[in-house]
Amino acid sequence: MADSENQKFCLQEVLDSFKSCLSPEKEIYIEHYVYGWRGLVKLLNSLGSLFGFISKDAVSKTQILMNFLKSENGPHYATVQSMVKFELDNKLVDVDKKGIYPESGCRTLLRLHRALRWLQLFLERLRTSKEDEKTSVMCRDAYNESLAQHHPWLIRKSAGVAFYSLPVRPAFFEVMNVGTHEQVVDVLGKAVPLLCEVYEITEELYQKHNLLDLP
Ligand code: 1PX
Repeated sequence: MADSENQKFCLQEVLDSFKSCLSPEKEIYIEHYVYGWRGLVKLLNSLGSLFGFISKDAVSKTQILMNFLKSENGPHYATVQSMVKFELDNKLVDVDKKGIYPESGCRTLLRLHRALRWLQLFLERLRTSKEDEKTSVMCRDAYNESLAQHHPWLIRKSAGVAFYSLPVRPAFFEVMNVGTHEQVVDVLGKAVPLLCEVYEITEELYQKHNLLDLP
């Protein structure tokens, strides 16, 4: 695992990465999108072994995208928009069922895109929660409203078990590493609309090209 994934999590850093991933023309730079996820993986890695299978999947998906970026076709993977155009123009995406491109950039990014919706919902709950509210419930509700519908039973069960082991809200706020609880709420207030914007841009693009159900 890369060194950066073993370092301490900082919510502000994640926010900065997702901020940097938006170009003035509202294109999404894949490199910064991946850095955002890698920042989040640092937090997952600090939560204990029950989250290991989630972290492994997130790392694997970010690695697939980084490999495309570093390949000879790298320039085509600079933004989500250029990746979609390149892979569709060159028929590099399995559109209806898994075939010869089970790890296309489009389907890999779609998995992270769906997870971004979960993150948005979870952070909004966290931001508006009261001191004694349970992070496990906030996480579970956000998951059930988003990612769960794309996961088979076994993954849903394993995720549910992991959620029970989440730290309580005050401890979770400490892990964010951005100062007082008021400061955490303040950073969350900036993070949620930003994640929402990145999510909406991707959703619209994928919808336009009929890519929202890639196998
Ligand atoms: C400031 C607080 C931030 C909390 C950060 C937590 C970062 C979480 C990163 C989660 C990334 C999950 C990516 C999942 C992508 C996915 O849906 N993959 C599935 C489908 O992929 P496939 O290639 O088979 O089509 C894959 O089967 C999933 C496997 C792992 C289980 C994913 C469960 C996700 C649960 C939501 C994350 C909960 C983390 C809670 C921490 C607070």
